[in-house]
Amino acid sequence: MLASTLLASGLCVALAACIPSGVSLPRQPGSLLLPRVNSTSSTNTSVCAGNTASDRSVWCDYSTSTNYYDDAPDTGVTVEYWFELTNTTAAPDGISRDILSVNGSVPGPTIEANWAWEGVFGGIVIHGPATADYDEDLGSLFLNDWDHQTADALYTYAEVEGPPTLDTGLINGTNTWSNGSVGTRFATDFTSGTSYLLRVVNAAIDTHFDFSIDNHTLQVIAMDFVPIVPYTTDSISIGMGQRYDIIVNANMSAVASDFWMRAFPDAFCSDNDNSDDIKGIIHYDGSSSTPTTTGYTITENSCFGESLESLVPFLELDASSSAAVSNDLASTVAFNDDNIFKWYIGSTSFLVEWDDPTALQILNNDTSFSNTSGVIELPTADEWTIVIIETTLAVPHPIHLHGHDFYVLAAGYGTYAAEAPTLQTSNPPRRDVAMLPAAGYLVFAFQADNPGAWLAHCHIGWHTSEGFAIQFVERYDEIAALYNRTELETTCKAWEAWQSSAGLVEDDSGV
Ligand SMILES: [Cu+2]
Repeated sequence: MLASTLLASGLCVALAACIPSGVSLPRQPGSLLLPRVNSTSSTNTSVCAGNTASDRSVWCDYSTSTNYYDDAPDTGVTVEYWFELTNTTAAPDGISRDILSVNGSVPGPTIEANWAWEGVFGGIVIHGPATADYDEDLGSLFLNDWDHQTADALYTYAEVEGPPTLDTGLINGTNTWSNGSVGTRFATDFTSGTSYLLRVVNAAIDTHFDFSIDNHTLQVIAMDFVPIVPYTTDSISIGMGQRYDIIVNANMSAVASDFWMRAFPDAFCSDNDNSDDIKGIIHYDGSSSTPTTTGYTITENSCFGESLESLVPFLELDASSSAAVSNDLASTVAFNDDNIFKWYIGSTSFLVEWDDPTALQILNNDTSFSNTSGVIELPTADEWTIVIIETTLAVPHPIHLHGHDFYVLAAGYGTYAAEAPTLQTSNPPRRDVAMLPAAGYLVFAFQADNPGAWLAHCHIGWHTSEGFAIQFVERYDEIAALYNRTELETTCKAWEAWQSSAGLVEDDSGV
């Protein structure tokens, strides 16, 4: 059994009443890991004057109209969370297998903070203003695919055969299996007349979900970390790594007292043996019956995601119509000499050099980045970069960029050159994960306003592990000063020592 402890700390650039320093989260007892519905930490979610059920747009002296890129509240409070990662066994759907737990639970404990934070696997809830009112915040709602073998075991298959068909899926870390004979469904209680905020996260390894609640309308108010002009829909099409904040009104008591919540794998890009049974339950007003409701007919079958027209940032910001740097990167897949799948973006199949990572190279004034490090340099402050990623293969990709909310200027089918799309620079969708459609193109832009070495990559399992990643080294000259050299060197040495003692071989991209 492996156990290690991680400390996540950061400056909580937030308003009064951040989480007190030195909070240690309780470890859940027993071997059965429980799904987490709401946070158990001590944060008060309504710390700011004005942020009430009838006035969610206000957050102390700030609001949804605040330009939070320029004007971030700062209390100078530092928050620390300690995490113990443990290899153990658990049975989220009633079938036992190896898992990695965080403080004894899966998903890990929710980190809560107030404007603004970024981070690790497990829930991170950022309290702040919202573009529509709701009564209660139910916290994170995780959608996962699930297999009775581990991701590492499946990788052996994926790297030679392609993505495996997965067994099933989980909602907030739990589900039943084998027609309900084992396991437990996620369930939550609604009170009639109350409105609820759900923070939906697609944390799957290889599944694009259509999420819905029978008979209910979803009001979408944020994508990733960006508040949007609210719109309503019966279901949301959510790619891996994407997040949507939705408000659900408990106004269906006349229809039934129990409703199914469904996470349906989009069959166009997601192979699953239990697609129709990845479900949770909404109970109304104390009922505990099994729902008999019928799901919406989902017409989306392309893994395209929500339409770009629906996703209008509330804080209106424009992208530059011209960029100093433009990259047109083809993505493709090929067998290497060992008949193992490798993904390429541009000419690169990414391969981390664990003993000489990019950040350490930069601190050592080394500029000789290898081809497999996929570095694109952006040296000039505040210049705009436009990135075009295209593919001729009928495989969609969720593209994630670290360090930025990027501006989605266009996405569609066909080649960029042939389609010559009009780029939307006037308040385009702004987020950090966008879908590259199957046999299509994605165009996004960002401004070099955040020095660092920032990875852009596809979903980890298995495209990124097979090389689908590049990195932007943004404002090289300013990066070293932002690092704690001692901490970086110590961490790299500790990793090397552990890698060597554990006999760990880098058999994928190393990400
Ligand atoms: Cu991909």
